[in-house]
Amino acid sequence: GPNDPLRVRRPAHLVAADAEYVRKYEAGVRMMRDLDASGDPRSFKSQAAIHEAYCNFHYKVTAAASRTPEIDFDVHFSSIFAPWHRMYIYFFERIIGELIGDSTFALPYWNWDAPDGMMLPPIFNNASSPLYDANRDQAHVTAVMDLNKGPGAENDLPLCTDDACVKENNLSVIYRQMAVDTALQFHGNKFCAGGTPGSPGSLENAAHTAVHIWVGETWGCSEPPGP
Ligand SMILES: [Cu+2]
Repeated sequence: GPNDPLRVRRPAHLVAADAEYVRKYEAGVRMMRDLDASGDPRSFKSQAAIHEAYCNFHYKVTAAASRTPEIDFDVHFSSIFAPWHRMYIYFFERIIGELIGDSTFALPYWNWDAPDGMMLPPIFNNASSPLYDANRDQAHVTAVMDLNKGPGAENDLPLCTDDACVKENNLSVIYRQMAVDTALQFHGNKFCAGGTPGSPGSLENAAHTAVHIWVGETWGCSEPPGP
């Protein structure tokens, strides 16, 4: 409710030092995984299915009045990206808070824009934790990440042979995605029924998509888009 304390999200590589917090986070995710996968909308599977529903071109939209051709409805590749994912994470966080009985619970965030956060946060690489996923690229789970792997990869950054250089390049990628000239360039184009599909903004297209690729997904969903 409006009188509850503010939930404060902290960098995931720093919460590792807070054993009580990690215990609560793991307990909440374990409870989500243990809920009835198809019968309880709060279950980890159900929540994953919500993202899938709006990610792999399951829905089409058309402007009925003008009978324009159908286009895929997707919460990526347009300015819908930021508000939709913000909503999605908000409810994911609320579900955990409810399950563990702590209305102040806040998810951690991956602080990949700071040099110390430029690898998979170690709390996600503990095989006995519910935060673990064996499908992640095992060559990357303890390595400094390369944020210049997204569709908008920059081709003028130095080729690196050491981690310090990779981190410098990552800071350049982050700077360029943040320091764009217009809101459209940052958030992406508007998505309109009857129009052409939107195009992604720098927020989505640079470091964010690079992280998906780094962790082991070519796309942000379980499947690449169909033909
Ligand atoms: Cu997504």
